[in-house]
Amino acid sequence: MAKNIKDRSIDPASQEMLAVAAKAGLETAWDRFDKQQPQCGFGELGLCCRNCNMGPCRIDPFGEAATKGVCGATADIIVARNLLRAIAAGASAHSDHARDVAHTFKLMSEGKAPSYQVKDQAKLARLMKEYGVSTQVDLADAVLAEFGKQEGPIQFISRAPAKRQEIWKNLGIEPRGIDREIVECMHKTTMGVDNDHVNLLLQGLRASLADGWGGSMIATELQDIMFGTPTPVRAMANLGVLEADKVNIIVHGHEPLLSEMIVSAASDPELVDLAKKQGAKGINVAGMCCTGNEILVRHGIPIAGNFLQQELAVATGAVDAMVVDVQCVMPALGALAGCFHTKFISTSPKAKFPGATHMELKEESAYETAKQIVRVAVVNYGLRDPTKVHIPNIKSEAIVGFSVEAIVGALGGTLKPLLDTIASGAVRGVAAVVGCNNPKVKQDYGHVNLVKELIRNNVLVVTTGCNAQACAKAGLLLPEAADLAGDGLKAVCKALGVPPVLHMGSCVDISRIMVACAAIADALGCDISDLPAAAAAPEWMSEKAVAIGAYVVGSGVYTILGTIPPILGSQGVTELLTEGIKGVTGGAFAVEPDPNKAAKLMIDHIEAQRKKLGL
Ligand code: NFS
Ligand code: SF4
Repeated sequence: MAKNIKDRSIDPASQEMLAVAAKAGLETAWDRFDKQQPQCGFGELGLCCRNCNMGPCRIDPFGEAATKGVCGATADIIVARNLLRAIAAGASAHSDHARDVAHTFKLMSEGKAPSYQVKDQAKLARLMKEYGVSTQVDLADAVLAEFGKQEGPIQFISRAPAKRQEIWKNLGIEPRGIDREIVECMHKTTMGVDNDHVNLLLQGLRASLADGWGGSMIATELQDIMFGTPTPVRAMANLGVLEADKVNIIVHGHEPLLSEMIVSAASDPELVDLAKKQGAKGINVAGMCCTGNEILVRHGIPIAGNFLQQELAVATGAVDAMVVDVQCVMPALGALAGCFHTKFISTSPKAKFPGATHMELKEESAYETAKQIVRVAVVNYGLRDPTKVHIPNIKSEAIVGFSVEAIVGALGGTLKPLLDTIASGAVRGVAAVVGCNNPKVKQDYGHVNLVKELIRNNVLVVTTGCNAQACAKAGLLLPEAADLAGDGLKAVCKALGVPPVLHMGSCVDISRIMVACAAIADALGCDISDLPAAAAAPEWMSEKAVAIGAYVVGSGVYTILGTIPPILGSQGVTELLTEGIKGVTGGAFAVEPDPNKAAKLMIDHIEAQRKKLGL
């Protein structure tokens, strides 16, 4: 019996499934996390280096044994290099996702990817204008060229306020081509190249800006063009969205190129008929992690859960196929799926897994492959063992799909009403709460408590990623949740009929938050760093979150991390990121695991910003 299920998650569906898994002897990330204790102290502090084979080297944090690596690298150098590599990896993930989207967009524009169509003509026209091109194929080429651009900044940098662009220019960190910045991170961190922690961190900002204002923004924009710009839609969230009498397919990973196709294929009459012949009432598609967010915010497809629930979903015994592409997919899923009838299907040439069946999705024939995958799931339904099925009867309703366009729409066509409520003080400011789950934190505890405390203090919350799913499960994405908000925010939400927490999409959609920040700053005639705004990632785990944190701080936003980043072994890096950087980008990091204390830090920052703006 697993110990202390209530210490592992605040989500009742997770708690129920953790008990089921323990009883069945199934191992989860929480069990493996326990087996990893104590985790390596050098690693936790960022003090180990394996960048060359004179090492591995590690620095004694107490300064008694080795204070330098074999090459002479100090704690500052090693920590900064490790951090830069994490940023490069995170930026590469978002940006390689964007590349795939851009590539598919190009094939579609050439008539070679018939499964995909333009869904948002207006956004396409706006983007063509922004890039100064007159055809769709030219736009595809221009966007693809952003990845390998050798000189001069990428296009979307010009969406930032003029003052912000000036800061980046003066620091020499305007991002050039996305691939170039990531390669430069790898070059600089190889043995014997950049050994100045400040210079290393500046490159970290530059590469992360290539992600936030490049790769991630490209992914968001092209996905909106191909799959539609989100508008508010009602949907259900949590493991209870799985249905005992239907074929259940979970799409997990990140690129909607796959999940969109699975969603369409699942309503193909031929496959629905086949499901009925198998004795099922129909085909139920549910999302997980960020690809779940993509189809949630665009179509209201239910979400089965966030990152730490991927294994629990399989443990319900009711998943006929777990279909994945890239990122945040635990390699443990293969062995776990093997304990059930569940088919674990990988689809990306970039990501194969032990125990998975590989059915590769190619742009040219995506819909056909999606149909084959759905067919496998439907046939597999017949092999489901009803005695092993346990679906928690727990799900919550949510309103999702607040793209910047949708927010402006809800406000009557301009941001002015929002600015007025901020100016009047009814709404104190805006907080972005985002990021992963991590077994270091009781699942969703950091997310839900931080968000509740913020709205109680009249801070409007915007959310993406696994935080958005935590909020959905906790019922915070409903207009009724305004009852938990302070009087000012509550009145605004009631007047507009919107929730106090706005779900803006997946992690690449943090680019939407950047666009919103830029628009608000422009309207107020100030920089992003002047806004009454703050950000937090209470349960982050992924290198992608490191890249996001870097570009958000690089864009001027004060950002709280709820799990401790592996930098504390270096005084130089820690001081720079928490203090020194304030005078450089106007943003800074703070580390605060306690959600109530984190909320206080964010609120204090917002109030100080208001004072400076004379609000
Ligand atoms: Ni973001 Fe998505 Fe979740 Fe973290 Fe993973 S799903 S891209 S990285 S775990 S929020
Ligand atoms: Fe050790 Fe320096 Fe090699 Fe790193 S680069 S492993 S610190 S010798």
